[in-house]
Amino acid sequence: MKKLVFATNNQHKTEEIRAALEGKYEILNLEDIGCLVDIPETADTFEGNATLKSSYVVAHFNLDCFADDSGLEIEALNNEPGVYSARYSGSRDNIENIQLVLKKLEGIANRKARFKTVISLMQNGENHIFEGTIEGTIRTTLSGSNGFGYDPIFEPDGYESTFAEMDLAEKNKISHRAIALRKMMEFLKGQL
Ligand code: ITT
Repeated sequence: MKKLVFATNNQHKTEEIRAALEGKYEILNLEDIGCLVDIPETADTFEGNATLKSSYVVAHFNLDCFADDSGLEIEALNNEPGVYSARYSGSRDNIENIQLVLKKLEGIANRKARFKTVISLMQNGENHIFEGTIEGTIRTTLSGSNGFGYDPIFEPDGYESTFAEMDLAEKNKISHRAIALRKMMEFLKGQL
């Protein structure tokens, strides 16, 4: 099976992508290739950060690699937390980040939000970009224990459950990452 590096330290994301690409690609994450540094994500766009990560692996390990940068954009908060989603409250603690979002949205009627993913696939020195978004709303309380990050407060449009109430397979079919990933898969299949 073809090897492809997924430049992430996030085990949840690795499992999601492995499930989606099962039988097609062997997915190695940063730990699997022995890349122990915290690759700087200093850009102010998802595309910039995804490209920083994928290029780092190509430069240091010479393997085909893709990286994603994702986050939550909340309309009433000028698209915050955006690229700062992982550390919005100053820590990586999911619950603290969620509490901050809920506090900032207190008394605000517009609960519209979207998850966005941008993937950078570095292949033979070329950068290919794929995007995925899913629209939804921010609940006023947490619900469900599956998934990670802001899943307990995000309800995708057309559903009555949060991402954290869905099982992984269901989330995987509709998520921002799944949409971006499907676009990358189409591209990769076109090369076979
Ligand atoms: P890597 O940079 O190592 O890949 P990360 O946790 O920083 O891991 P992202 O940059 O993709 O992952 O996402 C940034 C944050 O956005 C993430 O920590 C979550 O708080 C949030 N997020 C992204 N995708 C999410 C999802 O599917 N469900 C809930 N929250 C998500």
